[in-house]
Amino acid sequence: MKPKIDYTLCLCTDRDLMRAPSLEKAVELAVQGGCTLIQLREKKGSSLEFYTIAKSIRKLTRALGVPFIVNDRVDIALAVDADGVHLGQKDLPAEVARRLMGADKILGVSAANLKEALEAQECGADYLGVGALFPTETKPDAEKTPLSELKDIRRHITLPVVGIGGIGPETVPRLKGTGVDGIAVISAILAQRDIAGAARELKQLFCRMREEGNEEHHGGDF
Ligand code: TZP
Ligand code: MG
Repeated sequence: MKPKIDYTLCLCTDRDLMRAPSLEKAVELAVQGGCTLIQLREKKGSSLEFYTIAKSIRKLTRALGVPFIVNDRVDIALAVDADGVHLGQKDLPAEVARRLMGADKILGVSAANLKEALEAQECGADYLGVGALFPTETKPDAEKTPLSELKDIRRHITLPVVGIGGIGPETVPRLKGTGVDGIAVISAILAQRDIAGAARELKQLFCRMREEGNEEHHGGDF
């Protein structure tokens, strides 16, 4: 059966940015701080390296009790029995990934606009990553998604929507009223000296903002 996922705070990894002695330590600290989902993102190195790291993070996330998603690579997600895969617009098409992964795995798709979001939903995605919402040095070439587009996506899409790109303590308040279910973060957690503390602070801020946004949303009901 497909695991139930809490999308509140997704850590996307980047070994170049992390301030920890190992990726395993960084993930452990991030989960201690409240990250609800780990996505392994390896943009350099060989398939063997990716696989070896994925195997290790699979074991760790199982022990920590958080779901584990592999970015970009369906083969590696399957090889290590990850809970799912996250694909961009230039990766394998979502419907192909769904066929390969089966119905019980989580399929996340990046969408920068409403058209991509609707297509991904149609093709069997379980959640959407939407962004880049704010400027970010982590992925300077990322397509930008204005907050107005994010709100439009939220209105038309029934799947969970996770915001990404430049999200940190300064930008979280700007997500108020957008209806996002969660945030996916690299530098505002991994590049911090206190990884657990940064995750904890961000989660608190986001959860407070999400509650306030929802109260505003449902304000007319009371
Ligand atoms: N996709 C869109 S923006 C981005 C990715 C992977 C980078 C997010 O990194 P950061 O450091 O949280 O801005
Ligand atoms: Mg990708």
